[in-house]
Amino acid sequence: MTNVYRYKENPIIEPIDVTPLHKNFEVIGAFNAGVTEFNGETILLLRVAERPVSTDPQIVKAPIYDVVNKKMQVIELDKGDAQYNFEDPRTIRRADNLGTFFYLTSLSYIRIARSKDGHHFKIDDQAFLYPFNSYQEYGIEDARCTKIGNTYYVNFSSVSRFGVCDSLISTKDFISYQDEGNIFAPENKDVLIFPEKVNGLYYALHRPSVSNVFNIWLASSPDLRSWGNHKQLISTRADKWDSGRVGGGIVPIKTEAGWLVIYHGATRNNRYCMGAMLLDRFDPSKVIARLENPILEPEASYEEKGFFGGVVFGCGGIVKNDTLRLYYGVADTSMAGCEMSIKEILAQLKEAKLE
Ligand code: MAN
Repeated sequence: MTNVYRYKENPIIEPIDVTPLHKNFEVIGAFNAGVTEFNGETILLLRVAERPVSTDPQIVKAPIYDVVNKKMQVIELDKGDAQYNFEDPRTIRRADNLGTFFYLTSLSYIRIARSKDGHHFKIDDQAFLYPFNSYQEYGIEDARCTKIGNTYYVNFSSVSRFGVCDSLISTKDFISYQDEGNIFAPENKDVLIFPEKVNGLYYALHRPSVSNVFNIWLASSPDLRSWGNHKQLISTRADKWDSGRVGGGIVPIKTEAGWLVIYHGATRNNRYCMGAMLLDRFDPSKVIARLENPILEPEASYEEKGFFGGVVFGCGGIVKNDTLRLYYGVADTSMAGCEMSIKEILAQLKEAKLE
């Protein structure tokens, strides 16, 4: 068992704290933030999800950003339309459930929240990352931030009619940024870039999804932009908390014992938890250990209930000596924070067998 100290202020950021950027839209989510420290402050790269206000329960609206004309478009669909499946509140799918999705019901972008004490946050008025190419016409989601030297690399899901790919920008000041392109082609998300080279190469975990298989892979790169040498790293485990899908969570943490990777796993019913595994320090393609049970699971009411309940989803944390301050999205709605002991997680990994 892992002892988890949830912040008493939880949820630390809620949709109500965020003013929508679009007229006639409402903020329904401020969640799944990438995390780093900058200028002595904790920075959360918040995924803000906005949706067009709907007054007619029979109509479902799908926002699409026209990047060329810099205009938001809203498509209206009738719930009675037999072509579509509206069961998942996050997406609009084909009625036959083939493929991924047609549209999303909200559009996400990245907004920064800043804090001096790690508990109380002030949210920027404007977006930091707003769709800037057509791969992002449905939004930008789930950022992760890796600091290498004095540059911050932020990768995220770019969502469009072409599917979900993973894109990279770099910044030194969290004001302006350089577009580093799409680093993983669709369908791929949950990319975690390691904070330093291992044997002369950069490494990243990524999560392709093909034919309903959602496993974590490893790739390496000489320059952070071109990735190859792809290897399958861990799979879902039948009948366990991570039986439906697994994907990277927070940027790997270097320890004496190896790379500590906190990843997310979900059941086929979409109950999302966080778990841990350990990779060889000198060869990250070697999985040394993986915990049988999650280190964090949805238990608190703000984790159980929300836009999409039963979800804890960590995209970033801050390590201070033995303490991991984990910031995580709850119920696809808000942000929460908690603390755990790294030693405690490593001690469990030492006992864990590899299955
Ligand atoms: C899934 C969910 C959504 C997300 C889409 C596209 O359906 O994670 O929240 O918007 O994928 O990434």
